[in-house]
Amino acid sequence: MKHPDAPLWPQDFAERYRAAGYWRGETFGSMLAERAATHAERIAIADPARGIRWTYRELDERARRMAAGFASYGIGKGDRVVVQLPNIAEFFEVVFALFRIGALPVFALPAHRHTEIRYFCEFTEAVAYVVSDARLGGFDFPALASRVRAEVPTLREVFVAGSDTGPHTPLRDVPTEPHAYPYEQPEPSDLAFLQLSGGSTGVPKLIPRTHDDYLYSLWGSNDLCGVTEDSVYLVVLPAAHNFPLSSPGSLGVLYAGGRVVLCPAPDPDTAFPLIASERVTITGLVPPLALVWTEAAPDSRHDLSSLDVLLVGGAKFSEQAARRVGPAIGCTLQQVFGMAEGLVNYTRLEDPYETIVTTQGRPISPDDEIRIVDDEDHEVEPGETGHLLTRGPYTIRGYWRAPEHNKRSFTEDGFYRTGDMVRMTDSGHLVVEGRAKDQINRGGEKIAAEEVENVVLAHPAVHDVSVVAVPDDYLGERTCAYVILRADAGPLKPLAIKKFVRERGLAAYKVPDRVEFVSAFPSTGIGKVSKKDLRSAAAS
Ligand code: OOB
Repeated sequence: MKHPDAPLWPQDFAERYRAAGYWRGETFGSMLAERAATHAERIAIADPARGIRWTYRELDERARRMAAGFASYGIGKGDRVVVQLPNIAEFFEVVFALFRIGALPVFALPAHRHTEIRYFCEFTEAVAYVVSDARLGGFDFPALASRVRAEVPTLREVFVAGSDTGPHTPLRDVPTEPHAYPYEQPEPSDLAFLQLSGGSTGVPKLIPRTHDDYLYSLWGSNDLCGVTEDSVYLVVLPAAHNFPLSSPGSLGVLYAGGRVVLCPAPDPDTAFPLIASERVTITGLVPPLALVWTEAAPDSRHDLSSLDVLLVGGAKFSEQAARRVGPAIGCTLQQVFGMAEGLVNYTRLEDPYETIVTTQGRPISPDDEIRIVDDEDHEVEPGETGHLLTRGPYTIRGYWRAPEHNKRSFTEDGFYRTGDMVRMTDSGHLVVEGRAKDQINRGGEKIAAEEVENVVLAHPAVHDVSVVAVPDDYLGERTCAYVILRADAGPLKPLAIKKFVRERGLAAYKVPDRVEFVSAFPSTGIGKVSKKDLRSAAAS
């Protein structure tokens, strides 16, 4: 399929995926309309912290009114809208409204700051930016929005959820009569949104997902995670991230007609009472949070017995930690190894216990093609570790507006180079053994070393820098920046580098945890910086 901004699936593949029934010809708009018809009075979205409960009928109606409202601002099909909202009900009202009018949400995370947001707005030529006020978001997003709006000419509108909207348009003033402003609705094969890549390069890449392909990943996940209309999903991780959004996540549960409950913070003190009061049946966590919950659960006075399934993924979950989940929380563990680019692997609920605690699962789809190759792209022997390449009905064929990068990240025949090192067990399950991409996985939060390096390099006293991962018991990995100062630079404290990165407006999780000053970097045989040697130096 041809698309001016992104390579989509070739015709023959698209036809195959449709014929196989993966792509059902639905859009998010038609899906929600159908659920509103069948499940009208059931609760779709609960935001208990703010006393909000919307039925399917209400959510659909709100999305229609918001859609017409956005249309009244001249926002329409194909326009990009950066959405940066915390876990609040309005997130769903906004994204379903954008889905309806075919405008593409760009899913920023609440942790992103000026550097990232300005880049998303500039690169996507966004026409609007949706944020929350400080009371909801814990940061002065309206002030950030003022700054970005002054810098990015395409950005015409800022909409703010909450009451302290500053000079911007209150989100609650946007909705209007559903038929007041006609708009063109998207086709199932159209792009639905742009998701962010964890990335390994200087700037984050944008991931174009279509209605057809993403909806398949939702119902495909539902089948494997036991999600039905009786499921109650707690959104603990940031709602816009691919894991809590689609694996099976809030959108999967809405697809099934279940209930989505929003959790404003991930700690047990906030989440456990919600599990008890809403009778939550399923949720998803990154490994460090799963550890915290596992420790807190046995002594908790809250009734967690409704919880059937706990998904853990985003980073490697150690076998020892995995073994503790069941006994401590009393639920079934389901490991998930996924990526915003597409491919998602799950251990099956009925898998043998040993498989659940020692593997990261197997693909959703019979048509997810997996290749495990060596450095020369030759397939490794069965059971050997190699680079994971994949292609399939919900894995992108290229990043958005990145033709040069796409040549490196995809093979000629369309396989995505995940950058993960894996091996396959006899049962077809994948075990993640490591990573070849220059990225740090800080408890599920991905950091492209190059992005941080570029910022540190801007410091006037810095001659060179190399950012690597250091093993960490709690987060799995933390970051360490090795810095070579300029010959003429005076003495500098590590804190000065951290402060500099923070003040440059990078998300806090990207600020190096550790800074080491060195006089030279170890080098590889051909004279490149040996990150491998730096990593082992940092670890010891
Ligand atoms: C999820 O998505 P992203 O896009 O933030 O990150 C993808 C990368 C993978 O390529 C891999 O390097 C790592 O995160 N990863 C894991 C993992 N799950 C993800 N590494 C080891 N073990 C795991 N279980 O992180 C994501 C998307 C959908 C569902 C779950 C996670």
